[in-house]
Amino acid sequence: MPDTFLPAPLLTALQDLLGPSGILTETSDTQSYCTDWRMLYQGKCAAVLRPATTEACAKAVALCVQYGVPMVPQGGNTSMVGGATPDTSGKAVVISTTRMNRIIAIDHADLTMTVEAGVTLKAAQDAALKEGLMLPLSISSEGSADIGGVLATNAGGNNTVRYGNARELALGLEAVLPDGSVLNVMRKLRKDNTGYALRQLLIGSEGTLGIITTAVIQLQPQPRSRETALCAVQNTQAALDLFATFRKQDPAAIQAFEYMSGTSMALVNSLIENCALPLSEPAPAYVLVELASPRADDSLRTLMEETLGTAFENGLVSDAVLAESETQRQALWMIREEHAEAQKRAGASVKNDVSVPLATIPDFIERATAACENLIPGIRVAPFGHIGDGNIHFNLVQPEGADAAAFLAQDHAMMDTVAGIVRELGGSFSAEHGVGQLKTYMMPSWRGGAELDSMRKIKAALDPKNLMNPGKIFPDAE
Ligand code: FAD
Ligand code: 2HG
Ligand code: ZN
Repeated sequence: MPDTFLPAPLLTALQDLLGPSGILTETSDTQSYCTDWRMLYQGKCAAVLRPATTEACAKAVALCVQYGVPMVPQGGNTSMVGGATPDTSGKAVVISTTRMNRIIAIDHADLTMTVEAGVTLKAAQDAALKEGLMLPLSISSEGSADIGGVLATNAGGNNTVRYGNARELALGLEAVLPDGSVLNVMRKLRKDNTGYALRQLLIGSEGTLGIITTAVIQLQPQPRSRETALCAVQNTQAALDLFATFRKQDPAAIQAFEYMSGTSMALVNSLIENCALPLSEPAPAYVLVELASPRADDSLRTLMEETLGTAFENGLVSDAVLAESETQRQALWMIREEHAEAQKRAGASVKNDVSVPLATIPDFIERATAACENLIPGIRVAPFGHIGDGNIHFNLVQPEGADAAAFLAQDHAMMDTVAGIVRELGGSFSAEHGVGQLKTYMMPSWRGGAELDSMRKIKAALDPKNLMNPGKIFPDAE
């Protein structure tokens, strides 16, 4: 009998239900499910359950409820906020969706994909591409992040500026609720005003209201032309002015508009293989802009060249490189997508995934930089992000050679310093990564009163025993 907190009859019932590959109890097998991508949290679990069907998932949840066992839903385990990591008590089970990994259907008339939660975002994108379609959600973790995780966190990413967050893309959903019942709202309708949109409640709930098992996702026709450019700009205001210039020309053509500070870019150039700066010299900041069009002619190239030409004349852009092939396009994107990895390699970092109104971004970056440099001399302020959405990853990397633990011990001081400025500007302390366990302490002061109260009432109504992902979103002491 393995050494686990699970009562013997529950363990036997789960083994019978899930089969030998559906339940892991040895620490050597469960360890990787109990730590997060950032290595900020090291939890423990009684077992990892790996149901292969919704029915098995529902039965496993019902059994856990019967025995009062907490459950932590997990997809690709790429959470930036410790959302999928169990606590250190070892009493919870992780419920991993990775074996629910079928693409069920692609519908060309409705432009939808019906897909199980454990399919990686990349596999779903590739399946759409094979059919000449596009799943318009793109995040750097897409090779590991799953459809279920992407919906549970309402992921944003690089194409939000054009197509919205995960929330805007999900038409239907199936989920196992915290009592083991199955919520089936798997409709593929663009119009359906029949009471509460329950799928939207599950989306962004970070595993606290149930386990998403299947979804209907909207697709788009695959663009027939694309233009991608990396531009050097003098400052954040120039980046924003460049965005406004492109938007004035053709807002529908902007597929992505990403900002990278000089500090953050330098980390990528120096720490990641094959990511040298493809411009003649370093700049204070950079923009990666991608345009896309359903037309196959050269009108998009004209749009890109003319807009950049004007931007050069106005002094907004000092240098730029245009991708001349798909290989070059991917090389430019790699530079952007490796920002998180480069910062991980640079040492400990504190992430502030914030959003502010667009016009305030330059003021925000200037003030927050000064405040953080004042707080911790030598700190490397390395912001980047989805500037077209007002979403800046205002990340703070430890001073070179500093002690990582000592730096991280000041994480709340850094987060609160940044958040204070974000609050004054009318922004949010978490734009796309969620609350997880990292930011629960901020909820009462940011989302207090009727807002947090209502969230708590919804949670209590669906999960009265607080067994579904406890310790996430809501602060423990509440
Ligand atoms: P997990 O990490 O496994 O879980 C995340 C949360 O969702 C947890 O609370 C978990 O309990 C819950 N959950 C997981 N699966 C389910 C399910 N089936 N049902 C219910 N709850 C579930 N995020 C962005 O928004 N935009 C980005 O650009 C972006 N880039 C990233 C780049 C890197 C390198 C990394 C490491 C992360 C990035 N993220 C980004 C954060 C992360 O990848 C996303 O939040 C992603 O959506 C999480 O998916 P996952 O499958 O890994 O979920
Ligand atoms: C991205 O945009 C991700 O690359 C990761 O959201 C952000 O590392 C981060 O803080
Ligand atoms: Zn991001």
